[in-house]
Parts: sequence; structure tokens; C-alpha cells
Amino acid sequence: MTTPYTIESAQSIFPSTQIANVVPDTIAAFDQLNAEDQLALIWFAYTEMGKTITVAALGAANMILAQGILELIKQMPPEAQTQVMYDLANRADTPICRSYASFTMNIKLGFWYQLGEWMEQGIVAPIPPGYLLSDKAQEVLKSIQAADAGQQITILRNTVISMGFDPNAPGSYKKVEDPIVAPTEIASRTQVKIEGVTNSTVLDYINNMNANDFEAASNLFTAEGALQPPFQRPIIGKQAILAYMREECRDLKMIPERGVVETPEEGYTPIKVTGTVQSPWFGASVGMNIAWRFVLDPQGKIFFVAIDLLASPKELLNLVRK
Ligand code: 45D
Repeated sequence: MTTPYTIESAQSIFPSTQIANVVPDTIAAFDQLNAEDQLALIWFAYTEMGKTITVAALGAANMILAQGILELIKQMPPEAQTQVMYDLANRADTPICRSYASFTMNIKLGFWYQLGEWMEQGIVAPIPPGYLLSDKAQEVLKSIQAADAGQQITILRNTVISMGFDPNAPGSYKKVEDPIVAPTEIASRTQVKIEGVTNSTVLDYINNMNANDFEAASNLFTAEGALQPPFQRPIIGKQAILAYMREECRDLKMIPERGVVETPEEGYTPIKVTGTVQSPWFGASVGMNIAWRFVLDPQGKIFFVAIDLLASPKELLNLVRK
């Protein structure tokens, strides 16, 4: 049987969607900086954002796994503390950098959140108050400042995630797992409304994600279906999608606003939805402008969905096909 889409071709549905290129561009420039500049720059960006992290988000991570290393760092003399941070930014091969690489996204964020608190309190060596960023680093900081809040937290998150030693190197530590969350009870689940979209697969997808019901959400995909997160390659296959959701999607709040359902082609239906998403880390204080670009198969299963971080709020209104 022939199908009108491959995962490759599905990636380019709704090609007029404008994504936040500032994110990969800024990360690429950031990667060129030396470790000293990188740490100071994140410090300035993070403190200037003035957004407070919701400490409750730490509950989403298996923080006990990072506690030992955090305590170890706390006991070190200041120069050694600074060295650990440089090593992380330099992706050096050290036991701490190997452990860090085995953490899930939420543990990595929680680890740095704790170090940041301690740096502020003088328990861990701070960025020297008069630290002068290089010209290149100042440019990177400017582009972060110019980005919207959703783009800023995405940039910060991506810099943190790529630190530590290569997790695929020989002898690397086994990846730790976050505890599996219980989905929200059926009676307490929210039901979204999307202007222009009544498709039950799309509604079920959002409602299940909002309820942390990742079994149900991943079951909406075809066996070889794919989910493409912002700026990433597609994750292919139901099992891989479920594992990804368990690690990265806990306590997200998805608030879709509007969408468009295209005429099916050989039974395959493209659907675009736009709206905002809140992370557990920043809650309602940062809404990310998002598009979901779905392709449903003739049985209504998700063959493909891309999640895009949008270039500007104006893109929330862009539902054109070409
Ligand atoms: O180096 O439908 C210091 C998917 C200085 C799934 C520091 C999704 C030194 C499917 C400040 C101490 C997930 C794709 C560092 C939808 C230093 C789906 C610390 C989308 C590092 C909708 C820095 C979900 C710190 C989305 C503490 C788009 C930084 C979720 C902390 C996006 C940064 C979530 C934090 C994002 C960033 C969360 C907490 C972008 C959190 C970002």
C-alpha cells in the first residue's frame, strides 16, 4: 500500500511556519565561547531574566541522585568548585561530568538550580562580581536579551542539557530514570477546546499530555509514528515516544488556542494547532508560543507530530497550508 507521507516529507507540512531560529543560532554562538565566558554569561542571563523558578518543579526529578555530588561540591574549596563548573562546560572526562551526563533533563536543571542558589548565598564560588564578558560573549548575551521569555528559557535549558561528558562514550554511566508519575485521576482532568479543531485524536493527545497520561498519549501514535520536539530529530516508534514523554513531559501545561484541519489526502490528514505551553519550572510566568503540526493516518492515529517553538506571537495566527 502506498502512503502519501514519509516521516521525512511529513516534517515539511505547513512550510510557512516560522520557528524561533534565535535558539539554535544563539546556542551555536554560545558553544564557541570559552568555559569562563559561558558560565558568566548564563549567570547574567539567568539573573537578569528575573523569572523565579518554581521550586515545586524539583519534585519532578529524582534529585536524590544529584544530592551526593552537590554535597561533594559544597565541601570543596572555592577553586575546586569553580573547576567543577568549568569541567562541566568543557565536557571534560571526569567522574562528576560522567555522572552529570547520566542525569535526566530535570535533574540537570535541578542540579544547576541548587548551585545557583548556593552561588548566591556564597556557599559555592560565585561568578566574580566584576567579571567582564568578551566581546563575543556580550553579543550572545544581547541576542538572549532580545529573545522572548519562552525562547530565553529554551536557550538556557539547551546550554544546561549539553554540559557534562559525552553520555555515549565508552564506559559512560547508565542513564538514571525519573520516577514514573501517576496520571491525573479521570474526574480531575481538564478538557481543552481548540477553535477550528474538533478532531478527537488531537484533543485526546492534548488532554492526555496535560494529565501526565503518557501511556494513553503514546498509544495515539501508529507503531512507527514519530514525534519531533523543537530543534530536534524525530523520535520514532511508540516505545521511544513513551520513554521520551516520561522523561521530558511531566507536568507540562498545554494551552492550545486555534487550529486548522486540512482535507485528507489518501486518508492522511494534516492538522496544525497553535497555542502556548508552560513548563513546570516557570509555571504561568512563561508561556512558550508553540505550533503542533500533525499528520493523522486513515485510522486517526498520529503518524507524525512536530512541535515548534514559534518565532513570534504573530505566528500563533498563522494557519496557512503553504
Ligand atoms: O552554568 O506536545 C547558573 C514536547 C550559572 C513534547 C546556571 C512539548 C552558571 C510534546 C545560573 C548557576 C516536550 C516536545 C548555569 C510538547 C551555569 C509536546 C544555572 C514541548 C547553568 C508541547 C542555570 C514542551 C539554570 C516544551 C538553573 C516546549 C537554568 C517545553 C535553568 C519546554 C533553566 C520547557 C530552566 C523549557 C529552563 C523549560 C529551568 C524550555 C527550563 C526550560
